[in-house]
Formats: sequence, structure tokens, C-alpha cells
Amino acid sequence: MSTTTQERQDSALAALAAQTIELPSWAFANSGTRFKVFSQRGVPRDPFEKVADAAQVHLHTGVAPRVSLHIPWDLVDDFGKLSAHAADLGVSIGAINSNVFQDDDYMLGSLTHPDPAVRDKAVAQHLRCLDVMRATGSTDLKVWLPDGLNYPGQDDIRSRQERLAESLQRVYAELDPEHRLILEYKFFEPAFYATDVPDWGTSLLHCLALGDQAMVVLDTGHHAPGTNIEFIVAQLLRIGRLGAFDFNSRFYADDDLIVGAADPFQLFRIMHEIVRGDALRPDSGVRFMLDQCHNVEPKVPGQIRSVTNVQEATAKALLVDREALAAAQRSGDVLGANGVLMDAYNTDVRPLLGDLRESMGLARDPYAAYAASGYAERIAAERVGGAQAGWGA
Ligand code: PSV
Ligand code: MN
Repeated sequence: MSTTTQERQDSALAALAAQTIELPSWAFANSGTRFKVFSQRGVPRDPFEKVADAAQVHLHTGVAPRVSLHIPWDLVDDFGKLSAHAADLGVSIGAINSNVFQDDDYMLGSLTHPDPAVRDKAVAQHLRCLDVMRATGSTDLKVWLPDGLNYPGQDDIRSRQERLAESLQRVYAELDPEHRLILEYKFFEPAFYATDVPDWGTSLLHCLALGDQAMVVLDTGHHAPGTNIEFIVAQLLRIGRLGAFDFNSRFYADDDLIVGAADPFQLFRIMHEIVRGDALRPDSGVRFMLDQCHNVEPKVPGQIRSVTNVQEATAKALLVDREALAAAQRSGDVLGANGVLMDAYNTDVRPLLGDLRESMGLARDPYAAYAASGYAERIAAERVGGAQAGWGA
């Protein structure tokens, strides 16, 4: 028997109330391209101010209670103090990203570097991140490597895979039982000829070799144009190895634009596979994280827009009439099945999300609530002097 629209809306509201979206600390810092990093008034000068800005996004959306850190960008003397600061503001520390892409030693690679001394250094950097996790209560070590080759013959492709497996194993061996190592892939950039973890298959192979605590991270901007990302989502869910998303959107390469800005339909199709795979549950092991840079737009509102875009795609996916879809699929009704999906996609879910926020004691429109709060003007006036945090600084 088919569910009614009302029943689907009620269960969508319950699922949306339980969904959480993790914010990247670096989204609040100055950012740009290799041509220019622009500075904006009020941008944080340290990780404490980044966490404070992230807490604003949570305050107005109610669904963004964690902030990921990037090490060494977010190194502080006392991580206990940073965690306590986060807790005071109603948020907590999420994934710890290990940065092995901004040190001269890593020009020819980090965990795959031909020189064992550089590999040792890169392993040590990851172990330092595990210490940050212990000090902050974080459970996810997120690994993205810039490693790769610009020219055929520059290094031996296969030896690099062996070195990668061995280095990852050295890091994995140091995980605590509650920790996960989540391995992100990206098809190109900064390497242009061959990347050492270029795709989900390579990431998955390394995760399978490592063990149950290793999972794949899918960054939506890290695929060749035309790639069917929801297929990858379905496949990784099937095998229980989808650890997290880095959500963003792209028109050309790894643009790191607001998620859902370039292709909201793709985001809906991804969330449809998530709902289909019962992976929206908070205990499913799949973390919904953002990885974005707001180069030309204000940062806190940019993050609010990102969160609401993920919520809209999720809400639409939750409204799919699953029984009708299954029936159409069983009977080979191609247009009927497609129509069921499109009906959900074409639903205006903004009133439903307004209801959700009201039920959580929040304003119906978080974007307007933030604008009216005066926070942007306050930080612009208060954060004067000192060095603004920036991507790469
Ligand atoms: C690499 O392009 C990446 O997606 C990784 O997640 C990095 O940690 C992040 O971007 C840096 O912005
Ligand atoms: Mn990413």
C-alpha cells in the first residue's frame, strides 16, 4: 500500500530533524584561487574565531553542530581549550584533516614520496592529527593527499602504490578503537598526469587492505565531468565503505562552490541513493561534511546557504513515493518511475523546512535571521588588527 503525502512529510520531518551537516573551519577564512586570495572584513584571525563563526551557522540552522579542523592551519597550543570553547558555543570538533600539501618537502609527494625520510615526516604529521583527535574527542582522521606525477616516467606508478599502502598502514596501526581513517580521492590537481589516489576504486582498495576502520570520502567536486556520482554512492553504500561526503559544487574542475549551486538535481540524486540505502540515520557512519571556499561571497551566509541546500535536496529525496517508484520499476513503467522521482524533485520543500525550523524553536529563514542578528557587523567592527586566517596561511 502506498504512503500518503502527509505520512511522507511527517517521516521526512523526523529524518530531517536528526540529520547533521559538518562545517569546514577553512570556509570561514579568506580564500581565493591561485590568482588571488581576497580578504573580507570580519574574517577570523584564529581557530577560536573560526569556531565562533561556525557556531553561528548552527545557531540559525540547528543542524550543523560540528566543525572540521585542518592541521596545521588550525593548530593551537591547547586543543582542550578549543574544544571547551566549541562546547560553550553549542558545537563540537569534527573530522581532523591532515594537511600534507603546503610544505616544500612534499613537492614530489608525501605518503608516496620516494625518499623514506619524507614519508616518515608525512606519517608523523598524520600521527600528530591523531593526537589532536584525542585532545578534541574527534573520531575521524581525514586523509587527502596531493601526491601524484606531472610527467610520464617521473616516478614509478606501481612503487608509489606500494609506498602508499605501507605508509597508510603505519598510520592505521596507531588508530584508537573508536577512530576511523577516511581516505579522500581526487582525479587531478595538483598533479596533472597521474594522481596516487585518483578515484573511489583506488581509495576503496586501500581501505579494504587497511581494515574495518578505513572508509572512503567522496568529495563531489573530485570527478571527471559527466561522472555518475550517485552510482558511486550506491556502490560504496552496498559494500559499507562510504565514510563521508565533502559536499561542494563545480562547473569545471574542483571549484569548491556552494553545494547545490551548480547542479541541485545531482545533489538530489545523491541524496536519493542515501535515503534508498538507509544511510541518513545518524548512526549510519556516513558523515555529511562541507568542503567549500567562499571566495567572492560572505562566508557565514555562504555556509548557511550550503546547509539549507543540503537540507532541500534531502527533503526532496525523503518525499519520493518509494512504493510507487518500486511498483513502476517492477512493471517496467519507465516514464512512470522517472515521473515519481521528478515529482519529488519538483516539490517546493521550503515550507516544510520552515516548519522543521519552527518545530526546533528557530526562525523559518536562517539566512534572514542571521542577517538581522547584527553578527556580521559586530565581527567586522571587532576583528580589527592581527592577521586574518587564509587558505594556505
Ligand atoms: C582537496 O582538493 C580537498 O578537497 C581536500 O579535502 C582538502 O583537505 C581540501 O580540499 C582543502 O580545501
Ligand atoms: Mn575535499
